[in-house]
Amino acid sequence: LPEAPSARPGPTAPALPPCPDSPPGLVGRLLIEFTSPMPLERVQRENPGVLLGGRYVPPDCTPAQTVAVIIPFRHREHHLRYWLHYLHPILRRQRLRYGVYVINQHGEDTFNRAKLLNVGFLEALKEDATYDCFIFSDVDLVPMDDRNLYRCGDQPRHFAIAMDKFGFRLPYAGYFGGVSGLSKAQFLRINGFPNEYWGWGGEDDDIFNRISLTGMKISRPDIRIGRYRMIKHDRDKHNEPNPQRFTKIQNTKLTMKRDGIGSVRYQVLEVSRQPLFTNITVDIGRPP
Ligand code: UDH
Repeated sequence: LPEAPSARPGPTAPALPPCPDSPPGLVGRLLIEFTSPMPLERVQRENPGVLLGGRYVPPDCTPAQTVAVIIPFRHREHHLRYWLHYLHPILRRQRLRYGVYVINQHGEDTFNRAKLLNVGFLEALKEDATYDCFIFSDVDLVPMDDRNLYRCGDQPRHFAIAMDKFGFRLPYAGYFGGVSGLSKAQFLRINGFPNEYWGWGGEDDDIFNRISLTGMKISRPDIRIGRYRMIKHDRDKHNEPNPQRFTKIQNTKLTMKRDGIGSVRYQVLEVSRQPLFTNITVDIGRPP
């Protein structure tokens, strides 16, 4: 008589091989457009493999990193639906283990992108202490090529180097805006991002300064691969250009030690796990 299956220890799942450096299923250049409406139900239907809270684990290999994608957010639901529609399939093809965090600024005080990104770093780690790579992405930027791999390397990475709105070129050599990525160690080495840039502009240049001042160098993809489409929009309310930005970026060396991830103060009002992302609504205060 065959031995009863329960008599033996259960079969252990075979360990999956490491994910390849160049994922095999990439398609290259993508057609990106923002004309047809994008209902959230459709995006959910298209992404059955994505787990609650916007988490994903490749079924066939073990990734080297765990990636938290952090999106600064307020009143851009329409952009978020396009972002989720395009990015989930791309990140899946890239064989990433990842989670998507939308950091939603509560209230109508002046917007503060970099402070929201600091909150995202801390809150993602509270959820999953194994995150070791952080991709910071504006909600209105979609890559036009899936070979632009959303992972971290031995230097901070700038992904959005060729946006349509800048004629598919870097607007200036030290530009670090739009979509960037730092490992946990790189992020901590620069004391995270500044909390004191209220309103539009300058915070990305401050981050660039922090990276240079700590002796790191920006890594970028090939200009033909780092192409992006931006969803066209008017300037948001309560995110006017910050007139202090020009003087502030002169002083990064003095401010970066006291202003950063070590000094960020905020209050989480709600964490809600949606089918395609985790929403974290946060009170980050207002400019002094
Ligand atoms: N963001 C929001 N809500 C806001 C402001 C900003 O979600 O109210 C986030 C969002 O992720 C956005 C990012 O912050 O992608 C950067 O803000 P932005 O898109 O306003 O910055 P950008 O430089 O545009 O892309 C500036 C205004 C351009 C007006 C052009 C009019 N033709």
